[in-house]
Amino acid sequence: MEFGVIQSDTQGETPHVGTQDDDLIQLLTITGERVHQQTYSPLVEHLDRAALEGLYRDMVLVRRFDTEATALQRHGELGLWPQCLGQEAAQIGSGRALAAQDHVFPSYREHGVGWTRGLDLRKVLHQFRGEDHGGWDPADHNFSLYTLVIGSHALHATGYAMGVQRDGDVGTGNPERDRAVVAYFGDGATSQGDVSEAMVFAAVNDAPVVFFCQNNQWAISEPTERQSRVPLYRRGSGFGIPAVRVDGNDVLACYAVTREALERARSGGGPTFIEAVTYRMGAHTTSDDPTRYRSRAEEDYWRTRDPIDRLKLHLVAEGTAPEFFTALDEEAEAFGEQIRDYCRSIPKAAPSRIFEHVYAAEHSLVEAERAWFDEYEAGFATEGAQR
Ligand SMILES: Cc1ncc(C[n+]2csc(CCOP(=O)(O)OP(=O)(O)O)c2C)c(N)n1
Repeated sequence: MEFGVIQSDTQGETPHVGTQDDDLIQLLTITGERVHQQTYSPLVEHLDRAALEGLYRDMVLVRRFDTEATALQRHGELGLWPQCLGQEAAQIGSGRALAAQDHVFPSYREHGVGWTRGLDLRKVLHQFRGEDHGGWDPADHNFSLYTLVIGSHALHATGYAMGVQRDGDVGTGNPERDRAVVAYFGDGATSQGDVSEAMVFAAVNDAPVVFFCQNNQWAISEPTERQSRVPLYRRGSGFGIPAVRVDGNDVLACYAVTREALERARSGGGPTFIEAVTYRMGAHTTSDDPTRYRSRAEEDYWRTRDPIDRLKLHLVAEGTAPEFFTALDEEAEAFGEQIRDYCRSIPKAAPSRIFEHVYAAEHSLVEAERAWFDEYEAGFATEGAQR
C-alpha cells in the first residue's frame, strides 16, 4: 500500500466551484458511466445489478426519512433537524463497506450510516423531539450515539480502536473477529484540536480507525476554503496517515475506498483518513438559512451531481425496469407515513430522565441534583393548587 496521498488515474470532476484538485477517486461519472480505476475498481466488481439496486434503495429510503423529518420539524414536531440531503452516497457507500463487528462513532447527520447499521431510524427522532438523550443502545448496532460537540468523538474512536487492538481483535486473519472503528465528521471538525489529537494518537499507535470526513463544503456559514489552505486529505500525510480523496457523491467509490481502509485497519495496518467530497444540499440545520451565505449557482452545480440521480442513470442504462423505480417510490411514501405517525406517538418523557445514564452506577452528586430537581418540580404543582 502506497503511503501518503493516493493518486487517482482518472481526471475527476472539479469537486467544488473554485477548488482545483483532481486526485479524486471516482468510479461512476455524474452521467452514470462506470470508470475504471486500478486500485479501487476490483473492490466493487462483486456488486451485481441487484446489489447496486440495493444501494439505490438505501439512498432513496434514507432521503425520504430525512425529508419527512425536515417536514416534521417545520410542523413543530421536532425541535431541530440536521439534514443529510446530498450526502447519501458518502454515508451508504461507506456504511455498506462495514462489517457487523466494526464500530461507528457518528456526528449528528449520519442517518444514512445508521440505516446501514440496521438502526430503526425512527429512534433518531427521539433526541430531536427532546424526549431522549440518545434514542438507542450503541451496543445493539455497534453505532454510538450522535455527538453534537464537534469532533470530540474522534478521540473516542481512537481510544476505542486502541482498546480493540489490546483485546487482540486486530490482525488475527479471522474475518469474523478482526474489527475496525470509524469516526464520521465534517470538514469543520478538522479544525478542532480533538480531531488532530485523535489522528496523532491513532498514527503512532497504529490504531484500527478510519477517519471519514464528509467535506460537505460548509461548516455552517464557513466555506472549506476559509478553513484550510490545502485540500483536507493532504493533512493525512502530516500525521503519517494514508489519505484518500473520494467523490463523496459516488456511492461505488465511497464503498471501495472505505472497504480498502477498513481492511487495512482490521489487518493491523493502522488508520486511514478519507475525505469524501460531497455537498450539503439543505441547510446546516433547520435553524439555518443558507441563502444568506451561498449562491444559487453553487447549489445548481451540485444539484447536477446528485448521488441518487447518478446511480439511477446507471441503473436505467443497465436495464433496471421502470417498475423497480415505481415500486420503490411507493415504498418510500409508505415509509414516510410511518415516520410521521411514529414521531407523533413518541411518549413524553419525565423531565427527571435527564439524571438517568449519567454514570453507569449510582452517584451521590447526581442523586443530590435529582432530589433538588424533584423538589423544584413539585413546587410547580403546589403553586398550581394554590391558585
Ligand atoms: C466544539 C463545538 N464548537 C462549535 C460548535 C457549534 N457548531 C455546530 S455545527 C458546527 C459546524 C460543523 O461543521 P462540519 O464539521 O463541517 O459539519 P457539518 O455540520 O457540515 O456536517 C459548529 C461550529 C459545536 N457544536 N461544538
